[in-house]
Amino acid sequence: MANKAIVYKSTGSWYIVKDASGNTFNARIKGIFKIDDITSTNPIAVGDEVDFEMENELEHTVTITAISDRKNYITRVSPHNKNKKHIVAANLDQTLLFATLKDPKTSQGFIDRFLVTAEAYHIPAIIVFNKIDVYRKKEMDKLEELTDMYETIGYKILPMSIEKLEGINEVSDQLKNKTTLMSGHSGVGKSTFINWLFPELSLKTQGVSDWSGKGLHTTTFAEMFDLPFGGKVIDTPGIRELGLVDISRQELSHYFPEMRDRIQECQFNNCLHMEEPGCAIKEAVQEGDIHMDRYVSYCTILDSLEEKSY
Ligand SMILES: Nc1nc2c(ncn2[C@@H]2O[C@H](COP(=O)(O)OP(=O)(O)O)[C@@H](O)[C@H]2O)c(=O)[nH]1
Ligand SMILES: [Mg+2]
Ligand SMILES: [Zn+2]
Repeated sequence: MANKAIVYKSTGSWYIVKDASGNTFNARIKGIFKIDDITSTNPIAVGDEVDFEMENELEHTVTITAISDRKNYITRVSPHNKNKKHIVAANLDQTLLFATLKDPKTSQGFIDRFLVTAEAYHIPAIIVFNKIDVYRKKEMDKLEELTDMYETIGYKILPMSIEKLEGINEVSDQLKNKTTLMSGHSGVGKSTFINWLFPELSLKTQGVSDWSGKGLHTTTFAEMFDLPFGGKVIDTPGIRELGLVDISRQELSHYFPEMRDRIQECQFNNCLHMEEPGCAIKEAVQEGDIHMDRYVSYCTILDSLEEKSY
């Protein structure tokens, strides 16, 4: 029987894997892997389950000989080649989207685009609004409005301040016995949260002057950590946005849960919910049953998707 391990870190040519007994090894690939029929620039990603053979027991090096089927995976556009995909992580149970309404402000457009991606990959998303300690009335009102809007559609929203240790246990409770991908713009507190979960880790956090972007071009890799209370988290430093790959204009509304339920009621079965008559989606927007801001996000994303030629 083959030795099995999970990939915890990928640095390009070498991987760090851990077997069921908790032994870690430096691993590399032998041969060529073609997986899931996707052209990717990295054949194996964090979260992958692999078979391995011992290469050098003393040096803790092993050879990866096979990769198990993935439950799911997320990709982004390859940093090296725009036409290829880069697998960010595999076998996820959920993703925690970190957002902030101040310092910096996460736009609703970004959140909605992210949620569409998560829906398309069949990965449940939870949204954490961090840094509530710096919110003033304006941001608190917005938080309430967004919470109401997203909870109505079925997303879980958790307010948090790592700084003031508010709401932080409620967030960490969500991670128990699950594999969770940490997502969100840089500067929203992902590393700070991971450092709170694992005090011994001391991940580098970014100073407030850094999150505007400039000067942060260090090459970074996704990494997975075992939670002391059961479960795993994956940090993806440097990954700003997931790729909205392979979503057709026709299927976009299926990834808006509040639209998905109503699409059958549109007069035309290829309705894009724009100018078509008898559109149940537009009617629901007018009735206030679908939030106008979500519909605006839908239109913006639709606009950005290229018409597929058949
Ligand atoms: N005021 C406040 N600042 C926070 C909070 N959480 C994180 N920060 C700060 O936000 C900055 C960016 O945090 P970091 O963890 O590096 O963000 P990341 O890019 O998402 O990993 C750092 O200066 C943190 O100290 C919070 O709850 N409140
Ligand atoms: Mg970070
Ligand atoms: Zn319609």
